[in-house]
Formats: sequence, structure tokens, C-alpha cells
Amino acid sequence: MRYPGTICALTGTQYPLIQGGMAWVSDASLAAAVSMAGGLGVIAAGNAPPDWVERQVTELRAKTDKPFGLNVMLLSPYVAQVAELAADLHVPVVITGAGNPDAYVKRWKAAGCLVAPVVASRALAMLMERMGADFVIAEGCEAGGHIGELTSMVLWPDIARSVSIPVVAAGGVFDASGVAAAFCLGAKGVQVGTRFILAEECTAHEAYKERVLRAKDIDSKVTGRITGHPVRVLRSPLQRELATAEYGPDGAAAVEKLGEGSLMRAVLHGDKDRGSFMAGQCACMMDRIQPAEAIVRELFDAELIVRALSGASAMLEANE
Ligand code: TUI
Repeated sequence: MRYPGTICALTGTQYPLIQGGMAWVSDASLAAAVSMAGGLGVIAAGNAPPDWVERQVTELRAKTDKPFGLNVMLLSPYVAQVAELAADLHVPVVITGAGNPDAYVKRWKAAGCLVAPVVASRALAMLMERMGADFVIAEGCEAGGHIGELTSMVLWPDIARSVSIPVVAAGGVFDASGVAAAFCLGAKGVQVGTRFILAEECTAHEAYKERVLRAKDIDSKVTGRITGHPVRVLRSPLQRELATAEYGPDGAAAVEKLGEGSLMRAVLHGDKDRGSFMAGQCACMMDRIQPAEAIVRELFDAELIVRALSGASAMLEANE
């Protein structure tokens, strides 16, 4: 084991790295590439029906026998069936997002799955530990998609000092200095999503990748705060429409209607006008498409991690 004291001992991966479960983006192609590169590749169930999820798991298992994860999105209309499927298929790691997985944890544990809920608050992290989660993924609001309120800088150390199970840091991590920062703040692993949209093996539409590549810092916006389901996306015609509609007379219903199917339109069809281009704030610092293996190698490049940390130690030496 190359990274003692990290989640590697639990997940059985070479690197303490989880690929973010991004609905429609994280399919068998991307997940297999990340798992083969030594990270934990993750298939995202999103709002997809169970037969799609089962096909993806079968396809991944045909490509590799490395460990992988399934991200179960708790707002999905198929959540109960997908949860059951995860147990039936003995998925090595079940990751949950956008809610409280209480109803399913016992079933997954009984099936031998590791359970890792994504949390955005200390309270939910503590509840998940009591419920038997193997580790938690603390996701700051720099992340793309459905988000909580707190930034990574505050959320990671707050949760790391509040629970005894390992904490994986998510939200804003895209390079080796982010990995260094995460471990400085108490994490035992990282989850990286947005950067993998730009993996060669990622099957998302060309136009989606193009949108991420040309994203500027001010292009990252949050819509849907009014409905209680805030979602971080890149600026687009649909995002502008949502930003106006949500404060209109029937904001919640308007957001629901405009948003329906919009992620699929962006990822699968590259629909620039009616698509929702979910991505983290770090999209503005991404400039190239690479094989997943190169991304994984760069994230854990020891020289780059040490260079990030030596910025801090240089400050101390100047003070001696
Ligand atoms: O789940 C995500 N990110 C997502 S899911 C998604 S698909 C979607 N599409 C349209 C609308 C909504 C979702 C796109 N991006 N990240 C994990 C995450 N979970 N971030 C924050 C949370 C979270 C928030 C509140 C987890 C639990 C929670 O608690 C609620 C409760 O019931 O206690």
C-alpha cells in the first residue's frame, strides 16, 4: 500500500482518490479508466432507470476487476430500485448524494458494500457515522451540481474534527496542490469530479467539454436556491432564464419545469441553449483534455505535492 493512513486500506485502491459521481458523465467508460489508473472509478446513477445502471456495472466489470463505486442520487425517482440493485450486485462502494441514505444503509452493509455518503454539514456527517457509514465525503460548495452552503476551507476541517471515520475531501480539488490542501485540513482522501469531464475516456458531448474548457471564474453560478436544491452550473442561456424565473411568482414550479432533463440535454446532446452545464468552480483553471491515467498521475505527483507544501515551510524558515 503506497499511501498508509488513507482510505486506500478501505477501498483497496492504489491512490486515495475517488472519481466524482456526475450524472450522465460518470459512466462505465470513465469509471473503468479511473479504476484502471489506480483511483476509485464511480458510475453515477443520477436519475437513470435501474436497467441503465445495471448495464453500466456489467460493462465496467467486463473491462476491469479493480474496485469501483456506484453513486446513488437520493432524489432520483428510481432511488429504491437502484439502491436494491447496488446490494444485489455487491457493488464494492456505494456513495450517496443529495440526501439522507438512512433507509438503505443496513441493506448495503448486509450485502458487504462499503457505504460513503456525501455530506455538506457537520450534523449529517455525525449522523452518518452513527448510522454505520465507513467514511464520509465532505463536499464544499465549490463543487458542481447539487451543493450545500459551506466552503471546503471550513467544511473539511469541521467534519474531520467531528467524526472518527475517515473524511474524503470534495469540492474544488483539481490538482496536486488541492490534494495537499485537503490532507492539511484533515482529509484521508480526495474526490475529484470536474477535472474528469476533460478525460479522454469521458463520453460527455464535445460541446460540454468545450464549455468546461472555456469557462472563466465568473462563469460559475448557482441556480435553484429558492427551491431548496441549489445547483452549481456554468453560465448559459438556460441558466440565465432560471436565474430570472426562480424569483418570479411561482419560482419553484418554474425551476422544476425548466430544469427537467436539462443535464441530460447538455451531457448527451451538447444542447447549448436548453442544457444545464454542471461543473465546479475549478473549471476556470482547466485547459486540456488528457487520458484519465495522466490526470490521476498529476494529482498525486509527489514533486508537485511537496512543492505546494514547501510554500508553507518557506514561510516558517524566513521566520527562524
Ligand atoms: O449529489 C450531489 N451532486 C449532484 S446530484 C445531481 S443530479 C440533480 N439534478 C437535478 C437536481 C438535483 C440533483 C447533480 N449534482 N452532490 C452530493 C451532495 N449531497 N452535495 C450536497 C449534498 C447533500 C445536501 C443535503 C447531502 C445531504 C443533504 O442533507 C439533506 C437531508 O435530507 O438531510
